[in-house]
Amino acid sequence: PHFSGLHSLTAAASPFSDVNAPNQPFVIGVSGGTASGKTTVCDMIIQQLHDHRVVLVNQDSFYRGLTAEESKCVHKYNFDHPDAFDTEQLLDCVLTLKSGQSVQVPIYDFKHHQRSSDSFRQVNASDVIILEGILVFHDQRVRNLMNMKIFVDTDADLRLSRRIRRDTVERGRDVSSVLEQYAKFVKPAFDDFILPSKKYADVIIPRGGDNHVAIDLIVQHIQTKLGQHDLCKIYPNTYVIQSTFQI
Ligand code: UZR
Ligand code: MG
Repeated sequence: PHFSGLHSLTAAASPFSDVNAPNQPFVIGVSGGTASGKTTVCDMIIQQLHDHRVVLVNQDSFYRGLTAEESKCVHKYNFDHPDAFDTEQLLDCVLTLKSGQSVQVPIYDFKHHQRSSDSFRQVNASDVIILEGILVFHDQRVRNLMNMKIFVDTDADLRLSRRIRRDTVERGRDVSSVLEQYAKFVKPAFDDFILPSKKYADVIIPRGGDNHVAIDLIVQHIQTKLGQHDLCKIYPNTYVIQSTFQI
């Protein structure tokens, strides 16, 4: 290969480099059932990593907009199935962020089940990328981009009660429609897709956001890893040798 400097070496090496390559953002996947406390866990991690640039990317942003036909019977649409998401676009987005470039993330409207046609959220390059969602461990290619995988494990009765509260209070739904959707789609998809993806987790957090010890341990680990990345930036020779080994 024809390398002309450190920069092109990085670019040429990136498709083959392992997920722990220095100088690349540290990617954390946070999964778990609906209303398990994923967002709370992410917020706590972000708060404690205040010295670093951290971005949160939610899998919800990659929901496909419903067609006119599907919109007519929303209650028949399965939002909990892996096919409800545009995984190719999610993959592209994480790859781009991981390569250090900024990206435009779609904006999804939960009320109308549509994507905004003209606005995006600009997400800039950062030290840590957190990818959160019920099915972020489903696709192997997305999983392979993660340096750390966290599964938030909260009892189903607690999750259901929180889901009822959230959908009625925040999303203007009535209890019976929430329960119907839960029995028809949410619970089966949890059993078929989400729970089986727990085996890919590096860390399983019981009780979600209430588990301060687990969050402290996770943050310590991330800080150690980021510190190692910084060392590689200070001693560029070490970095070059590592990159050369990966080719
Ligand atoms: P969390 N969801 C909706 O209710 N409406 C939409 O337009 C898109 C998604 C729900 C989805 C899933 N399912 O259970 C939940 N249903 O959002 C995932 N039914 O979000 O991880 O925050 O619980
Ligand atoms: Mg959430």
